[in-house]
Amino acid sequence: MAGNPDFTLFQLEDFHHELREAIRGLSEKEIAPYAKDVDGKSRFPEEALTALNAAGFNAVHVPEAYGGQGADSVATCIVIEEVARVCGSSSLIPAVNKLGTMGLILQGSEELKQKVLPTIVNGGMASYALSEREAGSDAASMRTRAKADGDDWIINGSKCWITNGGKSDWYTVMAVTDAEKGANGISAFMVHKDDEGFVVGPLEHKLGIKGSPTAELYFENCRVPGDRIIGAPGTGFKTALQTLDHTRPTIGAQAVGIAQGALDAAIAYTKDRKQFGKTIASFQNTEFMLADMAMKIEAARLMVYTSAARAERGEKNLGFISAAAKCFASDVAMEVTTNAVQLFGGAGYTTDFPVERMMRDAKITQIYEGTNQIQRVVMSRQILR
Ligand code: COS
Repeated sequence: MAGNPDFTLFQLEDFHHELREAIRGLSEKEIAPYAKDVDGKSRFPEEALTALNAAGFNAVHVPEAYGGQGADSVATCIVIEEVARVCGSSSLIPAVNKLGTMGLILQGSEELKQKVLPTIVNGGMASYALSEREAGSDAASMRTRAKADGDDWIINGSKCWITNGGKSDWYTVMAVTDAEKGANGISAFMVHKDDEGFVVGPLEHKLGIKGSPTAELYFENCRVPGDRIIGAPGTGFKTALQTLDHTRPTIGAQAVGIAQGALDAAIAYTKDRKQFGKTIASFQNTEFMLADMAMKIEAARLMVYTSAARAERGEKNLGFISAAAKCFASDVAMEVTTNAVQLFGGAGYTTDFPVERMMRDAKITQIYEGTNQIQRVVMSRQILR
């Protein structure tokens, strides 16, 4: 078994490293300075949107055929990770643009892709509308209905916890088209913010990711043209789950980025802060905590890139690895950010430093795109099958 001189396993391509450098530079210069204000005022990070749009980092996943950059899934994760390292809220711009268009990319008609995707590349935004007040983890129990009316569809119902709701132009909306068929009676539609009967409801007041609006959506006899359905009627729930297989790695990437941001802040602070006559970084307790934090982030990052690479290769049965990557990385982010606050002591509990924001932002990564309990359902179903 001769060694392969071109051995590249576990090694990113040069362009991935160049991409990281570019997005890190942009994030530090044009996003980080506003992160505290965005969080403190619960305001949308307009500066981040402008900077990401100008540099073409807002929706890198869109294929070149639709005017996008066609970045691979690992590259998309790197963009999200680097933005999240400085601002969790802002990282939801590229992340949710992928979530809101992935069903369309995977299963939509060519005409619908041509209609929607270039608008996202050009700075429009997209969201994903699956959850309802009474249908969260049990997504298939949704009540929103879509009925055919001539060539159109009429949607009635409501969706909630919709990330970037109200900011997005397009929404991938799952609705029941045949109540007799359970999960196989659900269809997916692209709804535009200007569609008749589409209403954005109130925003949630949240623990973290305060810069990203989370809205309720109402569909009041919302009329959408017939060609806005994604795939065939009844395939919408599968499209929704298939989408999550491709996007859970992006939440893992967001979690890795938040954790890395907290670790970087903790390293800088503990090397500077002196107690008992020496820097707190020189106490073995701190060294071991920092080593554990870095070790777990590295493991999470590898898992996230592996899951993204497997999605990129179009492997089947992505359920286990994408759920595992999201679950593991988000648990790591929660632990690392909590320990970062601990290392800062009293200062870490104040808004003078970013680690308390990162700890609050990390929490949602254990909840959205499926709670980590649901990730374990997905994983165990695959390993026990
Ligand atoms: N890709 C494509 N199809 C899939 C799939 C996947 N990853 N996983 C399951 N399916 C198919 C199943 O094979 C089944 O089809 P058939 O009836 O033709 O066999 C159908 O989809 C329904 O699947 P299942 O019976 O497993 O659905 P459940 O209602 O039991 O729900 C879970 C499955 C719990 C995994 C799902 O509801 C879920 O992921 N919930 C969390 C939702 C979530 O992440 N919400 C956050 C929203 S984004 S913030």
